[in-house]
This record gives sequence, C-alpha cells and structure tokens, in this order.
Amino acid sequence: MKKVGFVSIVGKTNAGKSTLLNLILGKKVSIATSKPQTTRNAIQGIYNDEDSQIIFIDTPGLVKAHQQLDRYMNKQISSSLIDVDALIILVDASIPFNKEKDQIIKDRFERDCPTFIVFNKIDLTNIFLIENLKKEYHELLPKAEILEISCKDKFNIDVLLQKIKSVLPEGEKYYPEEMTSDHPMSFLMGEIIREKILLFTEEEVPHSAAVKIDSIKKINDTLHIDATILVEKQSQKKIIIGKGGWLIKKIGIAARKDIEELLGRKINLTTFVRVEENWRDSANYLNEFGYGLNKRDE
Ligand SMILES: Nc1nc2c(ncn2[C@@H]2O[C@H](COP(=O)(O)OP(=O)(O)OP(=O)(O)O)[C@@H](O)[C@H]2O)c(=O)[nH]1
Ligand SMILES: [Mg+2]
Repeated sequence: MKKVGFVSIVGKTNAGKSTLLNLILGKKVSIATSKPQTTRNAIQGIYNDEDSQIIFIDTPGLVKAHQQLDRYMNKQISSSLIDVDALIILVDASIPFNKEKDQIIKDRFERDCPTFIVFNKIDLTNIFLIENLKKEYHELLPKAEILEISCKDKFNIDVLLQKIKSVLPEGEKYYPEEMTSDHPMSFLMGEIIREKILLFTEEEVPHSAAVKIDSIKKINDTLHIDATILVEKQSQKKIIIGKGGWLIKKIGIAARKDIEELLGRKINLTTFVRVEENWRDSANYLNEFGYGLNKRDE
C-alpha cells in the first residue's frame, strides 16, 4: 500500500504553480513563464516514489471572465477542485496582502480537504512581509497549514512533499509508473511552441495566441511536425512572423530545441500562422484548439 491521492495546485496567476509542478516531477509537463496567464488547461503531473503516487493538478491562475477562453480557464480551476485529497494554494510571497482583493482566495478555494497555503518566492521577500502574510492568511483560512518555499532555490520542496504525503490516504496506484501526465505528448509540443511565443512577444500578443499540432509524421528517421499558430489580428501575425520572418524563425528554433530534448530525437518543425478574429470567444475555434466548453459550462 502506498500513499496515493489527487492534489490540486491553485492560486493567482504567476505564483509559480507550473514551476512547482515541474520541480516536483523533475521534468517539464507544464510550461512556465513570467507572463501572466501562461497555463490555460488543468494539467495532471504524476509523481511516483517508493511509498507514494501523487497526482498533482496544475491549474490556470484566477482570471476575470471576459471571454469564453477565460470561462474555460475558470472551469478548469473549479473542476480540478472536485474530489481532491489535498489542496495547495500557492501564493507569491513577494506581493503584499490586500484584504479586499485576496478575499477571493477564500471565496474560490476554501474546501474541507487538508489545505496548505504555500508561500513561494521567499527568495524575493523578507521576514516582515512573510510574518504579515502569515497573519492575514491565517485569518482568511484558519484551518490551513502555512509553509514557505522557493522554487528558485529549491527550498523546502521536500518538506512540502512530506507534509502532503502525511495527509493522503493509503491505497493502490491509479496510474502506471511510466505515465507522467494526462495529456498526450502532442499537447506538450504545442505548449512549448506557445511558451516561446509568450517569451518572445509582448502585450496582447501572448494572450491572443493559441497553438495546435496538425500532424506528426515519421519520414526516414526524422519526425516532421506541422503546427498552426492562431492569432486574433493581422497585426499580431505580422509581429509573430517578424521582418523577413526573423521572429517566427527564432520561435521555431527555440521550440525545436526543447521538443528534441523532450523526445531525445531530431525533429523538423513547420509552423503556419493563421488569423481568426475573436477566436477566444468562438466555440468552434476554442474547440479546435483544445479549449472546448461543454454547453452546460457556458
Ligand atoms: N524568484 C522566483 N521566481 C519564481 C519562483 N517560482 C517561480 N518563479 C517565476 O515566476 C514566474 C511564473 O511562474 P509560473 O510557474 O509560470 O507561474 P504560474 O502560477 O503557473 O502562472 P499561470 O500559469 O499564469 O497561472 C516564472 O518566471 C518563474 O520562473 C521562485 O521561487 N522564486
Ligand atoms: Mg502555470
């Protein structure tokens, strides 16, 4: 018998949720960047060791719902909270507490399961800020246990894991040990391309882009991957392509390098940039690019 269970990682955007998941797993299953709203889908990362199997669920950061894509992201958060065995509420500890705004943490995340409020980025903050955060979060969610970590310095990650194990039930593994995520490899390939777009573009472009893998074909010993990048405006397409195609080339080279590392083999990556106005509000395009809402979610 092992300690097994589902643990959702929730919080505001940019708190470091995806970074934490990748760090715990020791491999990348979820992209992480300094841009807000990097994660759009709930992503399961499956952690295994001798005495446990923990299925962590990385979630999008909280967003105000303006478009259907935002509603999809919010739905991903709430679905990830159903039937979890424990909850990690990740907080960027370098940002001071705001009584009005941070009430949302209680409103959205308070559950009956064991809950850890985890202050991340303590490498960026100081003891006074942390003490104040502790006081405020204790008032907000008195039953939750508070912990400090730094993903950057890999500080206290083992302590967090031990604490989580201690509250999980015993049982049989849910998944075979070679499985690390619930998403297929093609999903991560698309996300890696999106990560490069997030890294190399500014303002509205990162949030207006989606990526879809159209085909993966093996010819001789090389994998040929075709991907479509969707944007909302002609001007964004121009930015992503860049003068003489320099930026799309840069995005492609960086993505290819990461995907090759992931697969341990050479690939050939072809990207095609398509413009669809308001795709973030169109059920058809959301479906096509992996953000489909059920009718009852709308
Ligand atoms: N200094 C510092 N930076 C960190 C730490 N953990 C994560 N970061 C950075 O914080 C930024 C956001 O990280 P993500 O993992 O993408 O955050 P997220 O919570 O998944 O964000 P969303 O997906 O947008 O909700 C990245 O630039 C990380 O490198 C940390 O412990 N210290
Ligand atoms: Mg994320």
